[in-house]
Amino acid sequence: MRSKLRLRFFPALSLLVLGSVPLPAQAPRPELDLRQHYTKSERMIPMRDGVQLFTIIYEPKDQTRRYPFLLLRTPYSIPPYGPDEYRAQLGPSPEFDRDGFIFVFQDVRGKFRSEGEFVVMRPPAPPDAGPSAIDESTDNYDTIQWLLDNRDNHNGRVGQWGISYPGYQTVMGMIDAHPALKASSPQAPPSDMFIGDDWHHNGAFRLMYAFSWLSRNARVRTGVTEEREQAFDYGTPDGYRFFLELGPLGNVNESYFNYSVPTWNEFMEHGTYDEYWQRQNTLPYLKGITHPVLNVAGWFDAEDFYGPMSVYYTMEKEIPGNQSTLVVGPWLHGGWARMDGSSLGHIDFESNTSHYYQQEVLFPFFMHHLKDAPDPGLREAVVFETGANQWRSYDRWPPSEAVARQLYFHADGKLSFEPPREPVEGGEAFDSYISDPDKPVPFSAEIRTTQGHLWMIEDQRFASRRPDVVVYETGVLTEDVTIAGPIIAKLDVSTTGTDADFVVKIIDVLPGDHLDREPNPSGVRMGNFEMLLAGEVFRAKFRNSYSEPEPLVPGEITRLAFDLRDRSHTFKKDHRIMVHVQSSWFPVIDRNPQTFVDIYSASDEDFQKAEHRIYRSAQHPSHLELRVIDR
Ligand code: PG9
Repeated sequence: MRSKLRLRFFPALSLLVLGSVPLPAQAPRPELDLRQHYTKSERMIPMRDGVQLFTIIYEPKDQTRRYPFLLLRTPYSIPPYGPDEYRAQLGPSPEFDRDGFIFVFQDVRGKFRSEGEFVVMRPPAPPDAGPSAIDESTDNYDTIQWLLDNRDNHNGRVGQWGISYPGYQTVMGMIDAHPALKASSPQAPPSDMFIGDDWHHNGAFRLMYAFSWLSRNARVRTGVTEEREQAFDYGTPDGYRFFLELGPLGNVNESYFNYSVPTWNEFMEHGTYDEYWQRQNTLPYLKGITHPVLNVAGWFDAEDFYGPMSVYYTMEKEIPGNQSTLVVGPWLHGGWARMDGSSLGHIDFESNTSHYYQQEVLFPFFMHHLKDAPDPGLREAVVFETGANQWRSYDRWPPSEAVARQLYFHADGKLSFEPPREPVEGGEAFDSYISDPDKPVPFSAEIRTTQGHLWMIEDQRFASRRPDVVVYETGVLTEDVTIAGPIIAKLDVSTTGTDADFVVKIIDVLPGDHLDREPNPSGVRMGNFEMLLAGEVFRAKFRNSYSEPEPLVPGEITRLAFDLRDRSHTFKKDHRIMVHVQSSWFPVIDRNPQTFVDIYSASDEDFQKAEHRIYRSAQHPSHLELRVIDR
């Protein structure tokens, strides 16, 4: 694909960017003097219920042509405030600033300089709620209408984008969309906070993230402000210790929050997938969307990977005629907008993946739909294949050439595409371990209070060596193994307790003689580095229903099946594939007491050691299901 960039304000510079060869990794990006080209104004925009939302508009000074709007709505503030202070960049990448858009930024309802009440992931209003009922979708609609009515020099078209919470706002804009909305790019939008994303994964509570996010972003507001809340002061750099000493979650208010974080209290009252969670799930509202959508996700996004994938999958199923495209790169949460994407943690990707995405995918997408630039001809799915370090385009996702294959657990820690053949005489074949809630398996070897990002691709050697982590590994691969699509764990397990978490991780083990990186300031040794590729947790009491949990029966073998989520990866020849099974991932995930209780009101005594077994016999063949491409 060739770049389709056009540089309106600096036509001469376009030659620099538009060469006939692929863009170099560090393409020169001339700075634009935004004050010279844009006028900034601040407005209070009235919503249908009379609440006014604070909005900043940057409009091109050029009056010779009309421009589309590019809208971003956020709960994280839109600095700098004040008519004379300008942002360093207006669009999602520098190309947008240079080409010219009317950039609109809005503090959402109840945040910073906007009026009204903020509700975390406010559920859409029911259809019969009446004409002045509001939600994020109506706020979006009313904002667009006001912009069309009150600004000159626009071409009648609106695009919307946003990363994470603003990505969720972008999805809200797609629901009952204003007809002027012509292109949306939800980037890492959370969708269902009980199943994936920030608050839970498969019903297991994401303690570390929920604690830090809510303590900073969801305290009762004392008034209109331009200042962000301070981050929580843990009093130690050691989050593992902090959360272990906290004890049961019921202690959070007494010890730290003092009931000043209402959403935390709501979470503690809704320990199952009840109406509270179901109403927030955005997926059922994805109907009747007629404008093109560009879904953006990062393979190593620690916060919201399920969201964009599930939005994409749901739109494919519910609105197959919609022009919905998927782009996924080797990025942490939002990394495609703030890093060059040439490496993550200790892993190199050998090219500037963020520039590729910005210049070949995102910018041409909006240019085409908002400014009638040539169609970039994006295929259905544009994904970066890690391991091979190549961009790939497919006509569907997962690709039709990816075929399901099973990777089985065997005795002596072996892992193979061959199933266990012989039934075990007079018994069962399994591996067992003691899971102790007083000594949970850490999610990372780093000492930190917030989860951060790099644990998603971290070296797993710290975990492989624990007795409560079961490790399976293939021999040295004699040829490349390429996977694309979802990775499903199918475990046959039993326990001496009545509830348990099961965490499954898939890992790419580098060869022993792998060279170290240069320079190598952290001193990490890459020989036999165990790169986490994907991992997921499942809270076993939800195996039959997220709404009506059931205890496990001690000693009874139970099948658990859950999705480690999609990946596009090549395990290279000479590498090995490794799988970990463990029953805690702390403090990213709260501790399961291993007794069947409402965990949010559990007491110290409820937390019990348990022995868990992972079966690997012909009768009970625990395995991963991968989609393998034969190249
Ligand atoms: N992952 C963040 C978030 C989204 C929605 C709700 C709460 C948190 C974010 O980065 O915005």
